[in-house]
Amino acid sequence: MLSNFVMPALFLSLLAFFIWYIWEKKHRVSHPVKGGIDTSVTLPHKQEFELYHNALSLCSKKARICLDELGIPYKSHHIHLIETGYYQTLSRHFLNINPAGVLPALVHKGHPVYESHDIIDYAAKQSGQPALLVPEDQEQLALMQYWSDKASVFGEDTRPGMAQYAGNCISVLTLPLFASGMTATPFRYALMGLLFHRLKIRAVMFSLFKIIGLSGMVKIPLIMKELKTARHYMHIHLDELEKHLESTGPWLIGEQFTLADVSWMPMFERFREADWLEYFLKGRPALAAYWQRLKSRDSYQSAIIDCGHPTIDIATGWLKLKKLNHPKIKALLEEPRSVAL
Ligand SMILES: N[C@@H](CCC(=O)N[C@@H](CS)C(=O)NCC(=O)O)C(=O)O
Repeated sequence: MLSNFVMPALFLSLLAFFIWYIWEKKHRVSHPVKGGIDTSVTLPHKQEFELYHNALSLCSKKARICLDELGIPYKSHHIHLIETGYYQTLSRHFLNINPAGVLPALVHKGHPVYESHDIIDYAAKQSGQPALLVPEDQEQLALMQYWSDKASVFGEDTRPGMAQYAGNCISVLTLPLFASGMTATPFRYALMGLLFHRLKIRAVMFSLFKIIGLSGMVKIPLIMKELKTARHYMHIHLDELEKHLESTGPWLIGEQFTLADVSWMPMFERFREADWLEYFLKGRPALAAYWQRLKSRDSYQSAIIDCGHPTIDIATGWLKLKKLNHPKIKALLEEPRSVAL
């Protein structure tokens, strides 16, 4: 009698789920996008500049810092990532703004601008002639570009670029923070990523972190190997930065605060959030002093502190607590520097 009812109910539920999934999948159009402005697209907007961003996202921080440094007012659209709540980036509404499903996205007069390094270049150019945050001297411009690129995140799979870009290393170095932050996230939220995320590896990783947490993460050889590679190259990038800052300052190209400094501020903030500050600043006094100077900018207050989200502090707290209570985990994450990989 019961099975007479259960089987058809199960069948109908599965059918309903399947129809819903097919319908949603068809309407959540997602694909990679090119960096820079796309004038072929016009989006509804109320203000000249509108920024779609997230409190935790490193690339969003860069865009916010840049706009604040330039004094460009913008309409803020906070979009959740799974790290701060749920996959709002996979919603039909947001995929209409950025079909790549990633943050940040700037909308200028209705046209979207993608990729944070392109967004900051674009915003600076809007600030007039000569552009604020960009030096006029060609040699200084090249130096600014070099250091901006170094702190940028290139490619959807960030691992291949780690030797060249500190920004790509930071994505991997954030994994322990992500694993800690997933503790409080309901599993069904992670499931949405498995169903709809274009970059399946990202969704799989967050679902896995939800199940195994930080303690499980440190037991996965593949992840620990990537972490070792990221640490290795980050040391090399920071050695170069330390050496550079020993002979220049207060900012990366000298007296002028530029897009290079805009790009490095969120990197240091990520070191703080993911509990790498002590590890990476130890024995690097020029970097430590530079970080203090970055923190004293008004934009650090307005674009980072004032835009915080409780989930970030909670994830950082969990990570620190775990390391404190489990020295083995701390030792695995913070292995001393090795010369070779
Ligand atoms: N290269 C891009 C990276 C964009 C990116 O991956 N953003 C992350 C946050 S920092 C994101 O939106 N991730 C969402 C996801 O993968 O689900 C940029 O510089 O803007």
